[in-house]
Amino acid sequence: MLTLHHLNHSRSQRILWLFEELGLDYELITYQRDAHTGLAPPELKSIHPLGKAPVLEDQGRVITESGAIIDYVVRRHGKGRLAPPPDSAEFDTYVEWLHYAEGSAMLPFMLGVYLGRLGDAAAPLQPRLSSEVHNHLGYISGALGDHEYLVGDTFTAADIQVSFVLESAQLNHALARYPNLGAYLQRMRTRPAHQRALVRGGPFDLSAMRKR
Ligand SMILES: N[C@@H](CCC(=O)N[C@@H](CS)C(=O)NCC(=O)O)C(=O)O
Repeated sequence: MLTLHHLNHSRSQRILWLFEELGLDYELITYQRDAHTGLAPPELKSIHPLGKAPVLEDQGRVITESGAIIDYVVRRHGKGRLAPPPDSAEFDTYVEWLHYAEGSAMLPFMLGVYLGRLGDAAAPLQPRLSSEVHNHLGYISGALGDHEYLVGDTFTAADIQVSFVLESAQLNHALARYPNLGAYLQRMRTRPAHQRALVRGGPFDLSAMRKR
């Protein structure tokens, strides 16, 4: 049985969405962010030393990193769904998006969370931060163009992985100048599996990340 350690208002929503897209059975263990700090509760550290979500348990394995979890679930439980054929050029692009979302694109948004705590003291860094935010959003927007999905003509797990970046951008009111990204995010949000994942996982409001 797949067990997902889920933190409210967090990246683990991606994995719930993935499970729902694939119609998998899973056990959900939900943790609540501290109302004051926004941090995960210490119990998560007993599952994995980092104490971050998502964490997946499956067949005695403990796996972290949303990109790695998505890759694992799609390979081992996807039955060929939600990823291009492994020997195709599209698969290489798919893998790139899985890594890019957390390896590069989330950085300016996370810096924004931390710098936000500095108030006016962060002002000298804001132009650089904003330039990086739009560097990444411009890149994603250009790659998406007027396509429905990021890779090929069908929905893949790369769309799940990258959507979280766009949720973070939306929270920062940074999507306004990218109509194709706003429309894409809206399409993703209205997918039935996305909706089911929200029902199962509880309220999803990324402003909860800003408290820390
Ligand atoms: N790159 C990791 C990031 C994991 C991460 O930072 N998760 C956040 C939730 S979005 C977390 O657990 N924060 C709670 C804390 O830091 O205490 C991934 O994609 O899984």
